[in-house]
Amino acid sequence: LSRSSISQFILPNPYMPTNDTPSFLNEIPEIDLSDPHAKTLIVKASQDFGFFKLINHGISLDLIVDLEAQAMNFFSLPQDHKNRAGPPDPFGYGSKHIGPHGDLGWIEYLLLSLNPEVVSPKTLTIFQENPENFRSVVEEYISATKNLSCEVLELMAEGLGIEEKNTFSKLLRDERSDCVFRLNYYPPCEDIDEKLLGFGEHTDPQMISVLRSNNTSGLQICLKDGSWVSVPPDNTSFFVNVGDTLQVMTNGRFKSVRHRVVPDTSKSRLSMIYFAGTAFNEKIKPLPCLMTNQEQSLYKELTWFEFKKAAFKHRLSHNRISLFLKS
Ligand code: GA4
Repeated sequence: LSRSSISQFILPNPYMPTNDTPSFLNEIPEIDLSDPHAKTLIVKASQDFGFFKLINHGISLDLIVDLEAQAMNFFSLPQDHKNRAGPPDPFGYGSKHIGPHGDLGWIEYLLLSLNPEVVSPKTLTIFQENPENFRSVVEEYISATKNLSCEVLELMAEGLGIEEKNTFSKLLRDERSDCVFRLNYYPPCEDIDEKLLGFGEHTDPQMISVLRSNNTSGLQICLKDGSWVSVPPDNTSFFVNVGDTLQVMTNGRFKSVRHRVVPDTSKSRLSMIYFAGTAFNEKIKPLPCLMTNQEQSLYKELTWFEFKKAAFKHRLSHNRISLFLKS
């Protein structure tokens, strides 16, 4: 991606063109998982952007294409059929409403809890009422993205010089890890006056999120200087977001990236996201092995359960990291 080609993706505001010259933009880091330097590059990208693209990820394109077809099939079902798996509890089928505080988006979604300790009757409905192979493709895809997430988390630990490379990945491997899977369908939005984002700006609360989308653009990330840039879509790659949990565990070295989705005027966008979280009882705090001599912890300690509960009390755009700040 050259600098000139990326200028078309710089959007200070999704709907309001301004005369401001956009600030200098670096390319979105691309990490080749077969590159021996991947761990160093992942750490740099997590510090500079909290975001990177993964290529040579090893996940079969057939599996990805299968899931996309199954998902498109679900979203094209009659509304009353889809409604049987909703409204979200917060899991299940949702449309326009995101979270419990009135956030709206130009979106339909399926949200699945992967935590065995969380009971969600709506999640069961999704699979009971739809073809058996929907479930098997979703399960296979989730298991592949969980392995990929562990690989990324191990490279992060190695790149940070942490002796035990499974420091982060073991939290995800924990059988009670609280993970979420989300299928998002963004219908085209012809009426730009709608001024409704597909998904409003937010950071992800978990450790990392692994996203794949079809070839429709829409995802934007916020750079450190506050400017927004569009991420050129690539349906064969994955994109990784650093979440709030990893920002805290690295005492602020890694940045949880603010991101949002703008609907396309003519094409629908489909994305699938695996959110890698820890178990509820896990204490989220900076890793002692990362702290240099004089370094103070920037954050107070909360369990993932406490943080998640507090996070759900606020709107989507809330700066959730502030919940961790020492008073
Ligand atoms: C953002 C990341 C994930 O999509 C999600 C979202 C969740 C939801 O859709 O129910 C939340 C949001 C997300 C954080 C704050 C709360 C909860 C919507 C919302 C307003 C599934 C998650 O884990 O946190």
